Amino acid sequence: MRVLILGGDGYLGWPTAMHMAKLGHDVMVVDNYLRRNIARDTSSEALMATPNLDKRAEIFAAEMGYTIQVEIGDCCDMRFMERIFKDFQPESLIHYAEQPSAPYSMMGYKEASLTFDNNLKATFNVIWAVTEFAPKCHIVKLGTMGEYGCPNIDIEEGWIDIEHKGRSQKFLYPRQAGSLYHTTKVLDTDLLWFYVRTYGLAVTDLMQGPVYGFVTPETQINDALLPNFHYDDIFGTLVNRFLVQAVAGVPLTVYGQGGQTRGYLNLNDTLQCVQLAVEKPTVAGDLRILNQFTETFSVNDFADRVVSVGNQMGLGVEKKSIINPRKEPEDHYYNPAHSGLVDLGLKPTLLTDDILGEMLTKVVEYKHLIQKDMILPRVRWDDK
Ligand code: USQ
Repeated sequence: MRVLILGGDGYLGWPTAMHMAKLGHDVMVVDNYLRRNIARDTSSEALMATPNLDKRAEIFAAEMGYTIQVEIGDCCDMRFMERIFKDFQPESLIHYAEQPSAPYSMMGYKEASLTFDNNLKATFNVIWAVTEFAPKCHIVKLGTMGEYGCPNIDIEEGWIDIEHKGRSQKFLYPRQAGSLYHTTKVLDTDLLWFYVRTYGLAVTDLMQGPVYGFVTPETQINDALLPNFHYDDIFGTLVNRFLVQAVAGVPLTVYGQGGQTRGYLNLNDTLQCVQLAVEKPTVAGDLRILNQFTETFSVNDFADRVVSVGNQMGLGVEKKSIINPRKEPEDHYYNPAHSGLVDLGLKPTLLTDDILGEMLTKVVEYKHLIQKDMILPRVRWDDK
């Protein structure tokens, strides 16, 4: 299949490109290096240096013999999208091309505006590029579990049946996101749903939880093929941050009470999920929504695991509650459904102590590169 990966330089985009190429798909990656530029501007650089896309594709081809086509350009530029779509004629596209950081989107007007403009326009252009230049292309869109927020009822997989005054209908599950970034994903879903029911597009919207890890079968070949692994407060996510903090001897930064519960998954499971979505597409006129995570845990539960495994390794890990820079529930009900991807064939990789230990061991190799001043939160939700 010809698979177009938008946002191919990202933490998920690059491992996905290698995975799909190795499966025998014809892969093109597109990126404008927005995340690299923001990371540089906000002093949030990744732990391991990652060569640019052309260089990584060259190393991957030399090591494994698979070609990944690279195009550098902006998905918000429709003329660029037209050229890519006409040249490549994608049968499936994976849309990761968004500003992915919740804290960045809450820094101030400039950052909120960039997030809003970029994320909405990229999705809008994806919809129109498919409609005009590749109408049979299946869109696989990366959404987020954060679209749902933390409601006090069970979270369904995208849709809910509502009964009201004796009548009933299926609607999108109510969404109430906790950051402007997450809100752009809510708006993306609304845009997609409008064009699915109007133009009959085929769309899979993946509601993904925070992803962790950096080792996949392809990254093990050469460290230059590792994804960008962030541990700062802007691009780093909980699990990756705690791994680095444990190795750096910084107390684990539990925000507030630490009861915040999310659905997490291993990077290798993201690859499985995206592969399943691409290889088992939905039909024209359907918006298929799948909740993409394998297990839920709270910040505190996870911190305790890292303390235990880290201390067995002699790292001397402790956790510390600090003032929560975000506006979010710290002790809440959380019970999301997530059977859709398992039904499609997902074999979950749960976070065992062995996996935790392996990740900590790999981070230890890079301990000398950790900059401790990038760890504490710099962005507050109530600070405009
Ligand atoms: N947290 C801490 N300490 C930290 C970092 C985070 O207690 O040092 C807490 C946060 O307050 C939050 C939870 O851990 O309650 C998760 O935070 P996160 O930074 O791991 O995840 P988040 O900002 O929600 O965003 C990440 C990705 C985003 C993706 C999302 C999935 O950056 O692109 O969409 O995970 S989800 O969280 O399910 O919405």
